[in-house]
Amino acid sequence: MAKRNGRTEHSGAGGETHQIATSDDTTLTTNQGLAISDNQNSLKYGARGPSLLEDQILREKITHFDHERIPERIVHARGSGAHGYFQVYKSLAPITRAAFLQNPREKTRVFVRFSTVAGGAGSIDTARDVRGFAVKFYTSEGNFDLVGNNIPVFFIQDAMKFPDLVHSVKMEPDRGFPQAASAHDTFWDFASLMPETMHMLMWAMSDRAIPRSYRMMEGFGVHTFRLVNAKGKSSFVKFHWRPVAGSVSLVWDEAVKLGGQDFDFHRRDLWDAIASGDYPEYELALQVFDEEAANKLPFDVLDATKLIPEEVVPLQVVGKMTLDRNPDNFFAETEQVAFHPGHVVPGIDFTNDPLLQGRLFSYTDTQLSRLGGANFHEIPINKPVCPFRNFQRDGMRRIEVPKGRVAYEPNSLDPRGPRENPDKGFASFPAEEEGPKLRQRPESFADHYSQARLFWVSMSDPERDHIAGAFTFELGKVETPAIRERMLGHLAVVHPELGKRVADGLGMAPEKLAPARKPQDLPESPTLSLIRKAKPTLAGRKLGILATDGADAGLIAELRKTAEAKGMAVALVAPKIGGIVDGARKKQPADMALASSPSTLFDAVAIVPSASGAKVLATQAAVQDWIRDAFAHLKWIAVAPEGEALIAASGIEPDEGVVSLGSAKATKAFFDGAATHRLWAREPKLRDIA
Ligand code: HDE
Repeated sequence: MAKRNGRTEHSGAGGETHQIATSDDTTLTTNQGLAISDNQNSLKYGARGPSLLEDQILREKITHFDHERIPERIVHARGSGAHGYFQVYKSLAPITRAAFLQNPREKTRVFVRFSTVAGGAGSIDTARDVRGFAVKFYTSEGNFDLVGNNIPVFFIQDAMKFPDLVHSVKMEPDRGFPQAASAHDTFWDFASLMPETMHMLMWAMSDRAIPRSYRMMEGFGVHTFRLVNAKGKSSFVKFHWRPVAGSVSLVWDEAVKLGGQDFDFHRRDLWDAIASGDYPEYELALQVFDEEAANKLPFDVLDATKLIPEEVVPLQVVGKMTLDRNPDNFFAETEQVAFHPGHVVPGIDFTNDPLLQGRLFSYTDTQLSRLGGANFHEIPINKPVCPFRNFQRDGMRRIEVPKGRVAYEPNSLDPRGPRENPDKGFASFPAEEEGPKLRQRPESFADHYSQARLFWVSMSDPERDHIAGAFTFELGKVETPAIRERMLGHLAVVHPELGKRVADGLGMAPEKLAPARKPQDLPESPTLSLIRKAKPTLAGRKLGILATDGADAGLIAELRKTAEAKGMAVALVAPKIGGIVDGARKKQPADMALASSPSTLFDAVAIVPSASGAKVLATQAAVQDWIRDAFAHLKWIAVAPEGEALIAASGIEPDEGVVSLGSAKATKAFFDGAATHRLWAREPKLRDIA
């Protein structure tokens, strides 16, 4: 072992490592502060002898390691977090007294966790699933958690059914599969016996359940909440998040492939965007309405399986959230963050939605087993930034050291101690309640099909194709014919066209079902469709440029410059990660190696090889797949003249979305097309649409 310039270098045999140590103040210690002289070898009786039980340093290290994992969340186990801030555009004083919604100059810190629902913590990001969209606002009046999803409705109406729903979608208990998938018997068995799931199933089978990115996903508070102003006046509110980068999705085949090609596709995308300074932004929008307006709606606002179309109660955009910092430590922050819909601040209150009411119990309860006791609010990521003090004491993992003799109230021994405060304090909205105590669903919750039909008729053609295709795929995986037939029966009630397409896709006839309440035809709501309301943009999207030695340097530079000017991230993909020597004999570093960078990682691709490079690549199946996949996933493809040979070798039939480069007009056509994200007109030619 030699010591040079503050570096300790271990070398030679015997399991020693090469490592770089620094000055004394960074000395490695045990958790008790004991300096460690050797972190490579356990204590033995002779160099080749047995290890000694005495080795307290080894035992401390291994014991800690053995307990590194905590129970994962029972739902939403797989998640990704980010820090940021929220700012309101103008004071919301007329509708709420919440302090963080008063001052447009004030920035409120937030921590956000996006998640999938069904899979375990190590499952893939791109599964067909609902996404969690949970935001913790660290306000001056305490933490407010908006614990929402990327879909505005939910599967069930009453908390009583939640454990059943989750058990049905999770891996089947005898066999332990499938992981992170709803395409199996138990889920569809449950769903087909619960007509209230129909509306949410439409969303879950739509493109909303395979988002392109957490950065491009809408968010919803789902339940109706209350806002209360300083005068005590209450309004009902539905919370919405709208991504500034727009909302786009993957196509199913791409999501499936990404499941193998990049397990962490969404997590990596969020991390990379923030690390590169391309901060994800979401506008907060509210639907505010009063009791009278609620009573005029053809459904109950306390029913979480229903939404209020924007065309009926418009959205007011009230503020913006910017995510500008990645977590410092995944476990300490993203894993230990504890959200709870019951974390509200004065000016925000609950309603009687029976799903929300159940959630108000569940979230603290789950943290007790997940985070090991009642003091999880002391973990830094969960701690309010405003002062907090009370007489709660002790318990597992207590970190605070409260001072003094008084741990009760009222008291006279500590006149400066904490006291209740009727002015500042949270006071529940005094809603009047009456009625018998019973277990019953109100009649106003009985229509399970009208909004499912509304969703279907509001979609664009490609979205309808995808929904029919997803039902056909999922029910095709169901082994029990009676479950498939029962589901087909429901789909025929939702909409005859949907029912027929899926029945044809499965080659089966539906069971005849008579719904308790026949669906009504509601006016279309185009804003439910991602495609109908999409605005062309390239901001936040990714361009992959496939290049080889000798590639046209000018063309690469032009593509890169144009893409970056439009807010795209650009990656040069080369046969070798060492990079290329371009046609101007300049070395260009590669961002990614071709073998490990399938075209699924990009929103649009450009193929810029040299003629000789193209000749080599044309013979390789992986390169043909790269191009075939980009084409099959409806992406815009730009091709340099030398790349045409690759297009021919891949066997695709070029259409308007395959743009031959060579003029400024062609470059513009490529970027204009790519801004629409997908060439939907290509899809019917490529797939057998159900
Ligand atoms: Fe949750 N949910 N949920 N949920 N939920 C959890 O809490 C629960 C529901 C949502 O990133 C758990 O800390 C019940 C609706 C998100 O940490 C648990 C019911 C919506 C997250 C729980 C619901 C959500 C959770 C698991 C029906 C959309 C992830 C771990 C009454 C509005 C938060 C945890 C994060 C997590 C219970 C229904 C959203 C077990 C009982 C509806 C985004 O407490």
